Amino acid sequence: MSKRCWIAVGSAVMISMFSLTGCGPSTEETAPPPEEEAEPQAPEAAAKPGAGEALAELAPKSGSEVTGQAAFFTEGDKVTLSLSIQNLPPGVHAVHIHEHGDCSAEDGSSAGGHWNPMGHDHGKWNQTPFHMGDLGNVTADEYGNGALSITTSLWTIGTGQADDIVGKSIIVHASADDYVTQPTGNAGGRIACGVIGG
Ligand SMILES: [Cu+2]
Ligand SMILES: [Zn+2]
Repeated sequence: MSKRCWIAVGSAVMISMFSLTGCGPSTEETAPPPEEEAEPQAPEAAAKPGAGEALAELAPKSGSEVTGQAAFFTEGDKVTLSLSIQNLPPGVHAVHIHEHGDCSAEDGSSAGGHWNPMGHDHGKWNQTPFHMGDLGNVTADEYGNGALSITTSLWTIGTGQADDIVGKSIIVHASADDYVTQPTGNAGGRIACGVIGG
């Protein structure tokens, strides 16, 4: 080793970070930086529990005894709603998604109007024009039960976008939706309401 190199070694000891490169052949190699502790990769679904799902529990309004349960879930680019209703009066009943997630009023009026982010006219589901919340009519069976199922690419769950169903509400009405009267479908009072939560 040359004298210069010895100096270099000495300096390296003192400052602990001096490179020996340039002192001729050396078997010493720079230690690789310590490997980052690899976090175990959790599956997407486990990372965000409940992502792509939302629920609503419908409670009686306007003196009715109507209850119900709504479940929304995402599959690919589509959202499916599965709605069950109990204790319905006989007949046909409109069901809508309303714009506010607020069922606090005794008559359900706190839920506001039909959810209509696109500014369309009221109508029948999938028959232009229609509100994003115009789910249609449900007919009560002899036990007072009703059901509705919709699969659509028009909604999202928990995205915060204009088409996000979270934070809205589901309303069941006393009467049928005529699909024509603006902007309500002339569906009568609100007999059940449930806030859609993500
Ligand atoms: Cu309504
Ligand atoms: Zn409507």
